[in-house]
Amino acid sequence: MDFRKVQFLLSAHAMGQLPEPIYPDIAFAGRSNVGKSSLINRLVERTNLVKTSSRPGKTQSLNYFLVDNGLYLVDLPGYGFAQVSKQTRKSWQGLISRYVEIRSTLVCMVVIIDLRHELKSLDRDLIDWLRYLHKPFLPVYTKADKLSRNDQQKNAALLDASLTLTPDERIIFSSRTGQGLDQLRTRITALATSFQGGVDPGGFFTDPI
Ligand SMILES: Nc1nc2c(ncn2[C@@H]2O[C@H](COP(=O)(O)OP(=O)(O)O)[C@@H](O)[C@H]2O)c(=O)[nH]1
Ligand SMILES: [Mg+2]
Repeated sequence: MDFRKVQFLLSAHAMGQLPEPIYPDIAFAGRSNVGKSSLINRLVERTNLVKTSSRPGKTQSLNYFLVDNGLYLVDLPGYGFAQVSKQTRKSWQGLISRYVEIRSTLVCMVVIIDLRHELKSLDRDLIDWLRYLHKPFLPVYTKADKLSRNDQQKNAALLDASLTLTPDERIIFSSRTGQGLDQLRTRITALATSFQGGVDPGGFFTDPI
């Protein structure tokens, strides 16, 4: 899968605006300012495909990107920004929960977490909820470059313990250095490939006429 073959598709503000579910969705979620846009940009090797912002909590839509005619990357609005109104928080929850519950082609939610800090309750809530729904998710611990290799391991072990994860279930990442990038691409490519394997492209034509 060539992640550099990427194009912006659309911004959806309601479920009715989502693109046809012909490719798998990989969605990206995380607290505002955690480094979600930077991670997506790094993944597709663009500097500003997704705008990195000093004004967190701004995006309130699902932003779809098409990768290599085989995969949708879905940039979800960031959560947990203290200054947004209750109403905005509610609409985040409404749109995201409908999306996660209804979108059958969502093959994985990448949950981006800051490796430097203890687990925040909103991150825990999100992961508990994904587990409850049996939705596959991939935690990515980012901003690893801000820590020594030792502290990376130490903090990752603490987050693993908080989330009851084993090291192979998550990725330590840095948008700045590219640490963990190959791992992330490999995981996403595998998910996209298994989705294609699950669809029978010749299904309509297998019966001889
Ligand atoms: N050192 C470091 N800074 C990062 C990393 N990822 C993001 N940042 C910085 O964190 C801030 C927020 O990043 P952004 O991608 O806009 O976060 P978003 O709100 O989650 O989309 C920006 O100043 C980024 O430059 C990283 O891996 N390492
Ligand atoms: Mg962003």
